[in-house]
Amino acid sequence: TGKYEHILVEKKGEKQNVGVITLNRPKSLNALCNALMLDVNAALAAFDADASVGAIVLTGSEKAFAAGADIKEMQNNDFSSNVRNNFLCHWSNMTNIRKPIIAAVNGYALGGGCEVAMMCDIIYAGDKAKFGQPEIAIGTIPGAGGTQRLTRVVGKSKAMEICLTGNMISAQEALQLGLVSKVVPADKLVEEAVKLGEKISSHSPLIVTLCKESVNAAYETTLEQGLRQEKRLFHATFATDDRKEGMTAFVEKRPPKFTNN
Ligand code: CO8
Repeated sequence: TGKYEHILVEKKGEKQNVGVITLNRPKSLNALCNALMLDVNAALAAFDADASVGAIVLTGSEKAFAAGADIKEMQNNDFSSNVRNNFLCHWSNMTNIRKPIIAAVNGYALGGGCEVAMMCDIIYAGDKAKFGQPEIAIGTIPGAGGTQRLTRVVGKSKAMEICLTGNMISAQEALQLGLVSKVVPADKLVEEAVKLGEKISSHSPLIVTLCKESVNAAYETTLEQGLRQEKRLFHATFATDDRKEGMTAFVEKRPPKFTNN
């Protein structure tokens, strides 16, 4: 934890197998400055490489998951400097993390905050959470998936409405739209997300990786390509010890002991 400036990092769960990253820049509602996103990506990579961790929870405070990219930091950028520096291109590094990432969103998830949540694999929301893409109100547009991932999840009409008005939607509406998979009381949110992480961590990490990869194919490719990839990955699980162990344990009516092989 000591090496990070803007985040807190710990392991939670009965077996300490869920990595938890807490955005911690309270004075600016966790505005995602460059240094914060470098911290997040470094911590995600460290958990991805840590064999004792099976899933990762990314959360903020009760007031804000994150109120967007840091407007003060980018206020004086111009087009050519953005291109020269590939401004904020490293944000999407988090989509290369192979372990499941659960976003636990309380309070504001706006602009880049909503986009970071959507780069995670599962979103749980506290009952007071608010999602939105308000970039339009400050003269720009979403730059990290807000017009793309959101549209794939909620469809064109709703995504247009959210991006063109800048209006926020509630946790309940986000649930109804399929943007989040569960809404829980705000003070129980992280606990619930950790429980979900523990459940995922109880399975074979190897197979979890393949499963995440396969679901992502649905998101990133055509149906035909996705189905072909799924079938191959399914076939490939039969080359693993954990597949053998899982089916043997079922037949022998005992819990499986996965070895990540
Ligand atoms: N950037 C910088 N500082 C912020 C931000 C932000 N996004 N959001 C809030 N803050 C700061 C405020 O300036 C304020 O600081 P100070 O006390 O020094 O004035 C402090 O946080 C508290 O904020 P408020 O006083 O405004 O708190 P309220 O409770 O009154 O309001 C809101 C909360 C509604 C969340 C309000 O702060 C707000 O509207 N924030 C801006 C939301 C926004 O427009 N977000 C989109 C930013 S643009 C973006 O995300 C583009 C993404 C592109 C990503 C590209 C990646 C590749």
